[in-house]
Amino acid sequence: MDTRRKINEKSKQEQLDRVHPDPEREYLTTNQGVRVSHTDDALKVGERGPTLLEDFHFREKLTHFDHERIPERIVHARGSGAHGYFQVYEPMTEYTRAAFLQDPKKKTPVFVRFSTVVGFRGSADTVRDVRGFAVKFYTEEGNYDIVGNNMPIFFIVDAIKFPDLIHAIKPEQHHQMPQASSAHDTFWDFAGSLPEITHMLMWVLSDRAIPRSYRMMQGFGVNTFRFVNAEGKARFVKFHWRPLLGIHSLAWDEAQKLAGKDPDFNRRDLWEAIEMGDYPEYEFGVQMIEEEDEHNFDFDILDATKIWPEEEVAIRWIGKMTLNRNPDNFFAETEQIAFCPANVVPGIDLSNDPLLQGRLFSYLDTQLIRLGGPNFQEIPINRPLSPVANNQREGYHRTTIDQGRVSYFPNALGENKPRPAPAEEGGYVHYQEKIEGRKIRARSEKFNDHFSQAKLFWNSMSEVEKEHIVKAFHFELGKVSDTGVRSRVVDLINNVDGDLAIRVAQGIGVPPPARKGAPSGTKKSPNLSQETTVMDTIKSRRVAILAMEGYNRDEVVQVEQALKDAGAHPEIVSEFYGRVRSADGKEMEVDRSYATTGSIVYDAVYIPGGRHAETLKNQSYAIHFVNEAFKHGKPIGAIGEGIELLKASAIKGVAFADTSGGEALAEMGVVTCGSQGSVESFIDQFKTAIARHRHWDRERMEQVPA
Ligand code: HDD
Repeated sequence: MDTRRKINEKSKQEQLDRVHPDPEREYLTTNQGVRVSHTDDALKVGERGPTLLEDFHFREKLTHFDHERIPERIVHARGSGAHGYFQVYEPMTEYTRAAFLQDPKKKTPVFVRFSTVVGFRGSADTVRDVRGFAVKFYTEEGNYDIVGNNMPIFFIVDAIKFPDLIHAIKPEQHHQMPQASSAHDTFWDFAGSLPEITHMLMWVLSDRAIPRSYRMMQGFGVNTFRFVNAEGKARFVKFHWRPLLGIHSLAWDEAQKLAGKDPDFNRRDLWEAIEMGDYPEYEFGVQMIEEEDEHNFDFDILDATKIWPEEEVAIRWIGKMTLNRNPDNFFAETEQIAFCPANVVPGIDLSNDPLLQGRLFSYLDTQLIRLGGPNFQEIPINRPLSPVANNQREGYHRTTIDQGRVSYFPNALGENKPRPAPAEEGGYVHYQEKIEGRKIRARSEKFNDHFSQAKLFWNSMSEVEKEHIVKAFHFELGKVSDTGVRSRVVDLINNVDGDLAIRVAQGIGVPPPARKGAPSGTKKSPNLSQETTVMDTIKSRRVAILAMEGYNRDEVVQVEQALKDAGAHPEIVSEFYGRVRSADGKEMEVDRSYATTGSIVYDAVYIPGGRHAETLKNQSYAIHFVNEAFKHGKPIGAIGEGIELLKASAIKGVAFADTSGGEALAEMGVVTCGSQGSVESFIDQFKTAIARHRHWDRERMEQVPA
């Protein structure tokens, strides 16, 4: 008989609701529940005299405040979370006995935390960095965590090097600079001396490191795990998440500006998307390798610095995760959630991947200090939905009131309960892998091919993506003061591709390698490039509509409605908040004023027709808005007189069509509609341009300053 508790999409929320504060919140009280009559002045001797120690309300309030902070995570300190649910597409019984992967009707609650790795808790979202993608499934068999990243590989092979990596990449120990950045001497000093890092360097310097949104990036379990079915047959697996909106990135210049203008850019995007009903969705995929094929690849399948190329091991998309609710309280949920790769359920097992093996220790260990003791799993967000029953007792912050006198096993006084469950009753049985060996500090020879997959990645990039990588090297190494360190990195990437090394050397003032490295070859894995991603939707994209007094209202209403119908979010941007009057004397509410926004927070811009263009084309703000959007490859649409603003901007070398023609422009994502053109066809072209996300070729037009 299946004695497991039934779980549905709402189960976790119902559990959390039980710890919400008392709804009777009329009066302020102390922590003892005593009503407080006055909280503006401390208790004193006379109106101008000293404060009294006996003021228990004052002391309690201050003491609690003094202790509000807990240590931030040593890595991944900056993060944002959301609730949701997971559904499998079809029973995975053949491969795993995990209960949450059996029934397509079942919705398993999840909590996801996205993060940057290097920055402190208050650092900017849009820095160049790996993004964490950690998912906790609250299954009926216990909590299952996939603690992944948005890149499928890692910097190092063995967990023993993790403290070195993090010490090198965090702000330097003497002056604690720079914040949230790998662009400094110690990281590149470490990297230049560590060939196994090369493949990851290619990923971190690619556009993957500056995602447009947490909703538009992939996730990967990175390490190798196992699926085990009810018969005990095991297969090696790697886990993937792919966003339904496609994988899209920011421009580097834009990312840096956003870090100042809106340091919460990705956090805000996630929050607002969920509030607006644009629920982020990700498909869940697995790659599986049969045990007998373990050694049939030219990489070691336990090496976390390697991908399993899709061409060799296909990804099977087996389910979908939807994030549909923001947390009630950041600290209680997003900050206190504790993930651990060792949190597995029956049907999912570990592997000997040496990075994973170290992680299995580190996460539990770190929570003990971060969350203040061994009872952190009692914190509501960490509580499983399945019952917890064992003989672990006491410790700081214990909230469970264990009853009876028995806290050991075996026992007769308590009918031998709780007792171990056999596998048929859901007991976790470790996969019985046969191991033989000597105790040695060493790794298998196969781990030492550090360059083949770095070459594969480089080769799979489009020309624009390659250029972004080269420029990222120029930035990162340009911030390194030691020229010896710069040169060592150039020598390292010379192993990937000789031309890459020369192009990088050129930008950072060091000589090219003494002997040019071999070309990277021709082998490609097309899906490593973001060019192959989803580009047929404008859902949830933000479009700025620049409008001053005298815009053509009917046209704006038509375009705005068409964009909304396709799921985008147009906003009226004008000089001031309030209402802005159209040519026919009607008014529209302004969503953002020039002072509070900029092109960098939008995906596209549209300049309507009307006599307001006379004003716009003389406004430096509007001109800069268009220049910057152009430079960042964003779709730009202009109708009628609105085209005048484009002509007043620095977009030179682009001929403006007066008619509906304009195909050449449209190809560059600049969509215009002259006096003869039709607004309908403008809308179609503009939508296609927005769906493309960015028109990166435009970045090369150096005559546009921004
Ligand atoms: Fe880690 C946090 C992902 C290697 C040690 N890690 C952490 C988080 C993510 C990852 C997403 C944040 C979880 C959250 O939102 O709370 N880490 C990874 C991935 C890795 C990886 C995908 C490579 C496969 N990590 C790794 C190694 C070690 C750690 C090799 C140590 C041996 N990671 C930690 C940690 C953290 C952590 C110190 C900090 C906060 C926490 O665990 O809860 O224990």
